[in-house]
Amino acid sequence: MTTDAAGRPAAGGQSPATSSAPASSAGSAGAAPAGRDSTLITVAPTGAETDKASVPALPVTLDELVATAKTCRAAGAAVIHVHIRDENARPTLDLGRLTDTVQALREGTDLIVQLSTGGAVTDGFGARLAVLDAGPDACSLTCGTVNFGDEVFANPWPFIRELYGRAKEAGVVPEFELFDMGHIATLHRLLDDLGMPYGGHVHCDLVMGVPGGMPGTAAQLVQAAAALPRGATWSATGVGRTSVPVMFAALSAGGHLRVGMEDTISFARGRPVTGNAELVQRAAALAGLAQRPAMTPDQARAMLGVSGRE
Ligand code: KMH
Ligand code: ZN
Repeated sequence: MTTDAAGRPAAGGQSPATSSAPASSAGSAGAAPAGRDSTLITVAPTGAETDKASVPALPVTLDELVATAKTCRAAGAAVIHVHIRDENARPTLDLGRLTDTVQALREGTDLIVQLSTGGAVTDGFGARLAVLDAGPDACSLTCGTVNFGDEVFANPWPFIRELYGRAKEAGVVPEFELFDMGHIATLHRLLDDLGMPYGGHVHCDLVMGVPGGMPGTAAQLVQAAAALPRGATWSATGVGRTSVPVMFAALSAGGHLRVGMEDTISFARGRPVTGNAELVQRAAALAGLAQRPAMTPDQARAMLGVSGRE
């Protein structure tokens, strides 16, 4: 691994991590990343863990998902991170359903469609790789195994490498999901080994507050952001009760935001979320207060290196 003048690791042995952005220090203090005057808001509306029976507002059908996508777009989202469910509202990676979902979201919105390759903890590696065949704009790519509550979310190195290579071949822009500091080391290793991703830009999501991963604190966020490859942009996600503090920390450190019912089903203590749009609205309001208003999907495409729609 190469390092910059300050001893910080650089992506892929080159400087900077993006081919288009100017050289900058790592993603925290002093960085001048793309999108510093506006905020990328990603909505993660469904996830694989929450049970529809206990949370009726969770979007699980295709119609519910498209309706949610439209209201979240109107509220300020630019990217949708998608997990889908089957006819019994159970998580699935069925390729036909995924393909239909990508198409329906494209017809109904101009959001960047990012499919989850994480799926549920029970999903096999083959099915997770095959997600790319549904033709999304972007995909999640988790950079390491992590304890996930009582379960294990498995992401061994050979799988990470394979997924990264296939995403590059397929023209799908990865978002690097980082649940722990060791995942950041693996991201550097990946870029060193295989070079820059499709789109020429590195964008990460710090997933914080998962039991087993890094805590959702401001101090942890600053440490993680500082360790990212130079030129990378990053969002942060605070799971559960860390959602709001992580949003404040991310905005003040120059980061972007991911919110949604995948990560939080309480809007405030004792007050369940009524729908994803109110989480996006709150994120957009905070971004506005931080004088970095929500960016549009086209602005997000330019920042992330996602191709435009024909
Ligand atoms: N559902 C988690 C086990 C991703 O979407 O890439 C994994 C997850 C990460 O949600
Ligand atoms: Zn996910």
